[in-house]
Amino acid sequence: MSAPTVLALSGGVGGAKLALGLMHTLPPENLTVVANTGDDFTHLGLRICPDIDTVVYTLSDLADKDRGWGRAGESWNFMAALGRIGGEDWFNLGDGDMAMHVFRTQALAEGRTLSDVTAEIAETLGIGPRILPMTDETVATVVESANGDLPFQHYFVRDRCEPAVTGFRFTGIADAKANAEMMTLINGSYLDSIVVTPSNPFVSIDPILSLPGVRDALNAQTSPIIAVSPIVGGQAIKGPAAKMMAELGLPSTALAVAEHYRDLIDGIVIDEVDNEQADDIAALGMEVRVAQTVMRTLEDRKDLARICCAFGAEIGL
Ligand code: FO1
Repeated sequence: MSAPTVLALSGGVGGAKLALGLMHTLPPENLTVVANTGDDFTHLGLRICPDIDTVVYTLSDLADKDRGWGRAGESWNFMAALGRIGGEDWFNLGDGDMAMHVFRTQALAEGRTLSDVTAEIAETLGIGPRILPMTDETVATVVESANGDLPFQHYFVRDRCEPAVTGFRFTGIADAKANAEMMTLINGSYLDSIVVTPSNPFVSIDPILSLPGVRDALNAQTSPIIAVSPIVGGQAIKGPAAKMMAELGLPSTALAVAEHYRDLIDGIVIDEVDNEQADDIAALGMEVRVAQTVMRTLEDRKDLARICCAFGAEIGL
């Protein structure tokens, strides 16, 4: 049987881990990874694209696996020098990482698109699968909180996810054009499955789904859409998803994630520790696969990727 063709929707760490498993499972031409750009912002005059960079660094084995962002083996001379002259030093930019931000900022200033410069960087770093920004236009996630509206990085980094969230907005989303290559894949009959990776549903996946035409296109096409729950045993593996759910009045459960995506997905992979929720999730009208979804090793990433591909194939029959 030929390998399936998969479109993966990804945010930061969790999404990139599964994307790596998929990269090791599929021929490069069979995998396209769409990265959220709602986290992006202009800082110190540089255009910073964290979720694109987490996917790029992870698939090129440059990522710092413990930190979850930026490069491994990083030095911080730029930040030290910036701090000494009184620059904004709440957002840490490693010396190697700075090369990425300067290179991208220069390319964008020369009029190149984010898709184009991302493709060039991925090719230069020897990454086989396509990595697509969800849009080339500027979309910015705003976190609505008890402390007022916060630009995403102020919420996530400067304020360490402490403010209680009340909602989210994606400024610019109404005028943003969904990535054309992504829409061609969704609207064509090229895909065997679409994987919603275990990223934060609210600030990593919803920006992609909120782009004009994306939800309608996903619901109109026939290949199975499967999600992997980012919530395991009531907790997010990394990041504020569970805290956000509690603040939004939602239970931080795999069932609540399935309900969040219920109008979109055909199936969901939940972790073994959440096995008792499988029946309630199936009652929503979707398929459920119970597996180990916590990815500690490369083998875990590959195993989960294989489970997602098999799950998609079964649903697609
Ligand atoms: N996250 C932090 O918690 N602290 C940081 O200082 C930080 C710097 C940073 C620099 C470049 C980059 O690509 C990501 C960075 N992140 C940092 C992560 C960033 O906030 C992302 O938006 C999160 O990974 C959420 O997706």
